[in-house]
Amino acid sequence: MKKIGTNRWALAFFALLLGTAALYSCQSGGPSGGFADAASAVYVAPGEYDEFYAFMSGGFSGNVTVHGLPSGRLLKTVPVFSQFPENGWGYSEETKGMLETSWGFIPWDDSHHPQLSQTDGVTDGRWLFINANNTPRVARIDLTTFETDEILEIPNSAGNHASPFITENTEYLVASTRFSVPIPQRDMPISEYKGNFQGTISFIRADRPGEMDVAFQIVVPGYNYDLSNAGRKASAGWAFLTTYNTEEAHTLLEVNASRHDKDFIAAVNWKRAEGCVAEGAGRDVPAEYMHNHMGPGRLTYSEVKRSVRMLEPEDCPNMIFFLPTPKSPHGVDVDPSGEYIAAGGKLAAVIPVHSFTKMLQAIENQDYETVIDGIPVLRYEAVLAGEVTEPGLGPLHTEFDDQGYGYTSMFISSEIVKWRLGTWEVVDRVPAYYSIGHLMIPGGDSGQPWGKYVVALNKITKDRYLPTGPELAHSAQLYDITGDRMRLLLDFPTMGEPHYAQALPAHIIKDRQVRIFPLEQNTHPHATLGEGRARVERDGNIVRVYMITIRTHFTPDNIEGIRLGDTVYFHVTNLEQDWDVPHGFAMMGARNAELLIMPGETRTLKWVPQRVGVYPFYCTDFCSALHQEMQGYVRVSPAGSDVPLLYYTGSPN
Ligand code: RUQ
Ligand code: CUA
Repeated sequence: MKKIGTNRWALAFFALLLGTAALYSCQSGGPSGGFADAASAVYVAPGEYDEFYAFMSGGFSGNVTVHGLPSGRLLKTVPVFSQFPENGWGYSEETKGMLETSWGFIPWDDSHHPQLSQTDGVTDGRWLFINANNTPRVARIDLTTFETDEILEIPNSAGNHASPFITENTEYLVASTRFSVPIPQRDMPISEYKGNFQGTISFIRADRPGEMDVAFQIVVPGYNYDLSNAGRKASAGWAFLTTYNTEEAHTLLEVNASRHDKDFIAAVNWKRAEGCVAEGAGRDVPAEYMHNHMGPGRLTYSEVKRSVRMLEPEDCPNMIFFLPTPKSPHGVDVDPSGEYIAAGGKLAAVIPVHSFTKMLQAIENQDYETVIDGIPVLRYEAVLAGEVTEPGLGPLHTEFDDQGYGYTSMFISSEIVKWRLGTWEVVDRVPAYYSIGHLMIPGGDSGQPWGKYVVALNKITKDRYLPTGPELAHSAQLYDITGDRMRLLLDFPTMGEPHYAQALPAHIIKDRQVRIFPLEQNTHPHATLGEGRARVERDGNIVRVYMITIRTHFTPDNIEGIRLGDTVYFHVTNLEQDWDVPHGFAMMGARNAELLIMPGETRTLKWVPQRVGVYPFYCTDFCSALHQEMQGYVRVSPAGSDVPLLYYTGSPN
């Protein structure tokens, strides 16, 4: 009881500090000298391009937004786990399947951590990956189209938060469960959590588009697994994950999961795990999970997977170790050399940094404090490289520049703290408005940071923008890090909650963009590859409209002979072969979103007519001078009517 009391006081104290820090920030915020040249530092003249693409997680919007840096301008929303009526993602027949899971169709998720693909530890601009936290999944976005083209569900996970962190050649996405659960799932009392609930760390094959799969899962104790980072260079072949709730509490975690002075960083030798699996270690366990990908014809192909390879620590000795780390750590970040592993202890007074070299030595010497469920716990002092002392309050995440500095976000004291690798001294600090969560330096979690800027991804907005009712725009801030002192340049709003972000120099991807889909490669089974082939076909109650669109008409435009009780599929092919000429398609009364059809693409809207009458459809994207002329009608007759099927293809047929 006494212990609980102490912890409650500690929490109250931190809450008070948070309030104080916020107050302090308010007073010191606002425009001051030096902002005039800040304006020119972020100014991108009309017609000019930004230097970096930044990819922000959309948080509870389930999507990704793309911004230019340094301007902060919003360039695009890439729908991933959430339906997106703006372009019909998850509404069109071709894309609905991308949101299928073993639970059925799920139109939403909560996305936290975008990750760019890497080659030799350098961001290479092929793909962006991101996690779904709520119904565990990971997605691949193709950076030639800025479209999601693959989603894999993760079995035996619950709260896919420590995800998806990439290994230095994109071999794997490392994904771990935030919530431990009964594995396999079963009916049992929650009070029996301790010792019965378990976690998993998944290694997801990521380097072959269309073939994402869980290569293996490691079963770990029933802690919460929070963040992850893969090793690089010196530590290539390893992955690091933070844990909290090593108390294995199942209720009142704010108190009960804050008792231990130290929790752990789990260090996984995935090269070794891979070797063990290749030699047949572990067992294939039944599990149902879905794999969806955009394949030929730009259709979703879905497959239900039925088993997963699971490894217990005993199946593969020396595969996993625990590094004691104060206190309820959140982020874990490996520096560009791969030698240093920095943790962010939410409730810790220091930033502990572990040494990979010392860790290997401690393993070699079997310098263990204890062993938990087959996992050796190394001695803290034996693995510690150093501690950044008095960094501020509530360290969460660290990014690195190319000059040997770490930059850590301090949630409670609401600031970014810059410190030197090796000497651990704090060299600069700057306030963030307010309560910074993640931060991001382009390439700052890779073997090659591009530097130049750090972006603060803030949790609380308060007074930074014109107020917009109870919910305010989420807030990112851009700082210049080229000098000795960090310098705030710009506030810019983001969509949903921008947990984490990634950025890369624009030149890596800007000239690789797909501009059209060549019609001769359109293998969609319901494509209409020429205006003369436009038609309407009835098969019982199913009516298929093989429609084309091109500036500035639809063919067919007028359709008669549709009856109540029919299901109509509008298969619309955009015959344009010019960049930036999508056409839209919207049908009055359709309980669906519009379609936005890219040049050369076929997309399908399903419509079940509900009322007798004559109803229009039209193009929603102002595509040309005669855009407003892009329309047509559908006549809906009563069920059983004998109005013949009739459609107009230029001259009435
Ligand atoms: S989290 S504020 Cu969802 Cu990445 Cu750290
Ligand atoms: Cu096509 Cu407007």
